[in-house]
Amino acid sequence: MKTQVTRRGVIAAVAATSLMVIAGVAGAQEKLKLRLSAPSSVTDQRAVAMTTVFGPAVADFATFEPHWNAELFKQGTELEAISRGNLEMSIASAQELAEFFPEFSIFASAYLHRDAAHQKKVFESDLFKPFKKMVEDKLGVKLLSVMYLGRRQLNLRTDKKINTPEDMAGIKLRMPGSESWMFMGRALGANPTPMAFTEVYTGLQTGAIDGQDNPLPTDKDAKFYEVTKQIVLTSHLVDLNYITISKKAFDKLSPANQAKLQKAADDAAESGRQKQLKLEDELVQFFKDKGLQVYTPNVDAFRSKAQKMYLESDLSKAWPKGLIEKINAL
Ligand code: KDO
Repeated sequence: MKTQVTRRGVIAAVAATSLMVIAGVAGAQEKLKLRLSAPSSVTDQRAVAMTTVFGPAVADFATFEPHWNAELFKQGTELEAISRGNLEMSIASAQELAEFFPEFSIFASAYLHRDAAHQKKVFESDLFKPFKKMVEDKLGVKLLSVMYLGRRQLNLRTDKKINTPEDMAGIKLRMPGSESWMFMGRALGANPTPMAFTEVYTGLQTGAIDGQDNPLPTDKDAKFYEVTKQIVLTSHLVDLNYITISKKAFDKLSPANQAKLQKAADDAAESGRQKQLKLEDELVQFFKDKGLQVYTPNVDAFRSKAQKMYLESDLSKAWPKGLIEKINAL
């Protein structure tokens, strides 16, 4: 596959240059430029947290320059941009990391994390350390903190009520374009169609797709409720994004400023998490008021089909032995 060859190339290039690079420490007055690119809108709580919490906390030694709505880099190309030295920060998904490291698809699989607290526990546990190290060593990218995106729910422009994955047969469900996302679409019983986040509103409006999945705060933020009729509360993925930074940029900071930057990322993640959780609680009524049907299907039917499909898939062959059990035990 073309992308994989390219991505392996990136890993090889990083490994080679890291042998030659002697990181310089930024001079006393010289501020480190930190450009972040993400597809999120400006009003997304992760964007709000990065702008109002992270940016000010690093302002003494860094210039934080966020670019939202995928204005700088297309969704899914940010990690490669960081790796090649063209970007310093992103909010990356486990699905994007799985394009480089297939074992990451475990963190992108349906019904794995139980909730926001479990997701944070997994990220901070010893079992996640080798994953962080692998990304740092092979891609030159540091995973600073885990951001809670929310529980992904089905959001459809069709009328037919959905109770089980069988009811999703033939539904053109938009998924972000990578293998682990497409697999999730199939595990939900749908016919997945890849599409960038910034094109989804128009896709729903024109009928190019029958639906999409995202957490409730994102559905509100992107105004998907204007062009859809129902939200099916499958909660199939407790979704996350990692706050990432170029290792080369991070290494230019003094240890004291590295610690400040780490704290800034953790504080931003915590602030975003609390706001997303609160919004998820409030938004069911918001969508009902907008005229959408919002209901809970047979979640056990969705969970058992998805878990079975994942365990029987090629994706799970890359998962370290016993890791699922360890994650479940946390
Ligand atoms: C999406 O494309 O549906 C998604 O929710 C995937 C996430 O990983 C994340 O990239 C997110 O979009 C963007 O940040 C936009 O909210």
